[in-house]
Amino acid sequence: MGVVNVTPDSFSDGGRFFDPESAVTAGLRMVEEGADFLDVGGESTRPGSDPVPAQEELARVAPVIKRLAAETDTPISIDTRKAEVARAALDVGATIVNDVTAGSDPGMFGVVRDAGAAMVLMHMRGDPKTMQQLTEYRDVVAEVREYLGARVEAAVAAGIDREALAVDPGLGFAKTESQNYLLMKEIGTFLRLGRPLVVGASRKSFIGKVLGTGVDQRMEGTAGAVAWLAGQRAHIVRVHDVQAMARVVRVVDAITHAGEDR
Ligand code: PMM
Repeated sequence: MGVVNVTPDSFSDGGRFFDPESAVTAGLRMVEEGADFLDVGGESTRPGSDPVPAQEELARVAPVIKRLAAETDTPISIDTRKAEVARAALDVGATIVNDVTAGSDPGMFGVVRDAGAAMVLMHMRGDPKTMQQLTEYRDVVAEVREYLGARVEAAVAAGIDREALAVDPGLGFAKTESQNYLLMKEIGTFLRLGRPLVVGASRKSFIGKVLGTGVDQRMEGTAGAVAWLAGQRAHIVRVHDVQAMARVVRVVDAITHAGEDR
């Protein structure tokens, strides 16, 4: 899943694709490079970031989604926590809602259901301003798994097809560095929820902490995480460096499936 952030302030690629033209170009390049999904977002959720009004968020993403949907068959997700933004994005060509709050907006599940869309349910606590103060867990792996299981059931109860749901442990969202690594180590536990697993480790600060590198020097570290996650059979990795990570995943897949044709 290639990340197309149409924001001036995302931690990893802030400002790079802020004008619609460069966002569309970047998205189409990701498709060429091997992305199976494009994730378009108009509100940064990095720690400490300010919320963006729905109209502003929509003005950023709608033109980009519309153009991408016209120019590629690759499924497009809208990365938003607002039902209003999700509805408008689905209207212009997105088919998946990627919600870092797993449907906290009271209108969100209804929008996804009525559109017949798919949805990524991600774990977080609080909001981007408060989440890094909310890292006390009894057992982070068990609590995140229980939360995601409960959100799947809530979405199904709201009328969304179970088959349309994927789950994501939310690396970097209300987690300490060591909790992020533990969630990756135990990633297989989330597969037992029986839904496709999305994981976003790309360029995040826990990678920079291990390597002592800034955000522009985290590609090899991201590759380490992506290789591990793919090797553990996570289904979808959300990444910025699509060409490099698609190559990593192809080799991991070749190892995973070696000997199956004999
Ligand atoms: N991370 C970010 C934003 N959206 N969505 C999902 N499903 N999983 C993630 O890990 C995730 C996300 C923050 O990263 P960015 O600023 O590079 O987009």
